[in-house]
Amino acid sequence: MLEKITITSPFWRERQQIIAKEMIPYQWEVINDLKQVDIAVTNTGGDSSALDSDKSYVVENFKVAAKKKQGEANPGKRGGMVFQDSDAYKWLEAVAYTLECQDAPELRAKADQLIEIIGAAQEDDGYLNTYFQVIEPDRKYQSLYMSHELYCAGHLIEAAVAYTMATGTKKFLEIACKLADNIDANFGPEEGKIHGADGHEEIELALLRLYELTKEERYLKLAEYLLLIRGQDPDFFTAQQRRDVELGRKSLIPGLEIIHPDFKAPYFQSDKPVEEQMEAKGHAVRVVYLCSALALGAVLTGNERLKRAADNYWRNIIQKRMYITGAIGSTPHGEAFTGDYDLPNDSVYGETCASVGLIFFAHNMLRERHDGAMGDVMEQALYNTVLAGMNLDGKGFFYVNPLEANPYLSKVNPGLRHVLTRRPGWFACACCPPNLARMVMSLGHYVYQTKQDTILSDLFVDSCAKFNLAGQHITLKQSTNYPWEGTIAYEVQEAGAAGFKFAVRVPQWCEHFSLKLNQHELGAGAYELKHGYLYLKEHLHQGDLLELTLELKPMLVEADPRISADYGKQAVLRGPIVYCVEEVDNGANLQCLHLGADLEGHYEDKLLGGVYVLESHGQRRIRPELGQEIASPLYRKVQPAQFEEQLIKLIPYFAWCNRSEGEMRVWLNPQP
Ligand code: FUB
Ligand code: ZN
Repeated sequence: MLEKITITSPFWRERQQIIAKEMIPYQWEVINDLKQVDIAVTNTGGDSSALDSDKSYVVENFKVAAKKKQGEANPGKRGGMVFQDSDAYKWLEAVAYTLECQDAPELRAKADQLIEIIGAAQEDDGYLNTYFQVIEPDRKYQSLYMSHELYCAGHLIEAAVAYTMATGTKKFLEIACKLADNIDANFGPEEGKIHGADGHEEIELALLRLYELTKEERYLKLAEYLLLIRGQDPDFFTAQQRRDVELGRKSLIPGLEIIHPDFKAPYFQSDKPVEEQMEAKGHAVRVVYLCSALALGAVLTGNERLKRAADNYWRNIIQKRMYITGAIGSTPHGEAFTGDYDLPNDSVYGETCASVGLIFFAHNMLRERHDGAMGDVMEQALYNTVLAGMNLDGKGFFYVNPLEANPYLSKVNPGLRHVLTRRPGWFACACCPPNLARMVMSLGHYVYQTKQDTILSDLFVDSCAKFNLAGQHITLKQSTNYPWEGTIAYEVQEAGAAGFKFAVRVPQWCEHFSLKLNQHELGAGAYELKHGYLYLKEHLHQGDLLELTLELKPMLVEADPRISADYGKQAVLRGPIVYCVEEVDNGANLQCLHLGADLEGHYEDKLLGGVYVLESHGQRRIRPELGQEIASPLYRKVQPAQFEEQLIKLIPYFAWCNRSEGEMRVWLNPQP
């Protein structure tokens, strides 16, 4: 197993430093309301103007719950979304991964302080959720369709697992186990327990991680139960909704009715038992959190039903419902999947959290299947949508990640109002910013995996990793300037006499590669290509230097013709990086641009923190009325098109919207 990894990649190190030094401290100020930020309220699907736009309440809510627990008559106001607690937990998880990478005593002190506050709020029976403790104590575990109680619990548990692994301290883990025990006491097949799960999956994955750390079988069983009970009674959530309406209870999401067309069984992935679900339906983050747990559950239990369910979901999402940027979720209505090949570029949802969840899913599938295609998806979501979720300075965030944006249309068209063309500093529903932080800070966990006596290299990240492979200590230095360059060198700095087996993922975009061992070219006889990995036939030993060169060149890509939004268009990729055009480089009316025959690239170290840009000698369709206030017929008989030459500049999609606000596009017209 991997024991420690130190990331030295300039690309990733810089981002991790921005997150550790800027983003996490910034988020601390926001969740403690120490900083005045303008909180965007447009993204929750409901009317979150009912929420404060200048206060997050995240940490205050725990203090209020603790005071209430101690019997204070006026403990103060509990504010924000019903799942506001989860922002604190994800922040803590991001800190945990930061502490794995570096000493950060100030962050550690803040985290310990927050853990104390959280512990003080926890009830004696382990229950913990500030909304229900403070506002509706009589409604605990009764409105699971939207209560997010187990969702928040899951985030707490994941954070506690990461924090324990990073620091070795036990306090947070005790809180987590007490909470998990409370859930175990309330949910399960036994009579008197709740025979259902949470409307928002998350607890399942968390319990599996808790089991991996503690080896407590009850957590594994509970996770399996919660996964498999889903959809056994398709009316489980809707019955709770009806009951809440009958009892005159309020909606848990401001501005959205309890019984709402977006919130039926498929929204909660509960219209059928999971292994019968053949399509990704409903809320996209829920789907991928469910899938991540199905895949990890399959790894840990070998349960065929979990495997089948994970497989069905994987096939449907990857083959029919995913954007080229690794974004998922085609509509803001219910933040959801729609149908096969329905992938509009402008009205897309593509929530940052959904792509984070897709990475979890792909990673767990990779652990289960060892199929490189799953690593490709992991990269696709990571290098494109997830990174696009943050400003380069770490203090602005996207929730929705469009592949085509126009600030004017976002303003005038209510159907595009969710598509922002500036990253806000925070959101009333702030799930994405701390999710992105924990994802990027945990990158080291995604670089390698081990399978019996084999080390598999999944991501190309300049780093130094230490493994314990059945008692053998191995130190592997990976040197690369990926994603900008395609050469990856693995130097075995330490290994036992027996050496070890090694495999490396060869991405599907790579048409040609070459391989050298200790400066000697290796022919096809020296390795086997299997399921997207290249397996060396000989063991690697101390002192060996293996060099893999992936041919990295710009590539034009077309979509399946059933994706009507992309029909006749081309996207530009270089390795895992998806490119886009922006108005600031190419002028307005990007729809009039046509790519040229060439695509040349170079690295610009002063641009956008250092990016590899591409240029194409393309053309722009011209009509005199474009860009001018000339009255002209809206429609006319087709006439020969006229073009002028234009050097089109493309930048990595993840870096868009870091200069002046303007149009952006991924899918472009081909050469006329
Ligand atoms: O419901 C909790 C989180 O808020 C979801 O995961 C996001 O999609 C947002 O709705
Ligand atoms: Zn989110």
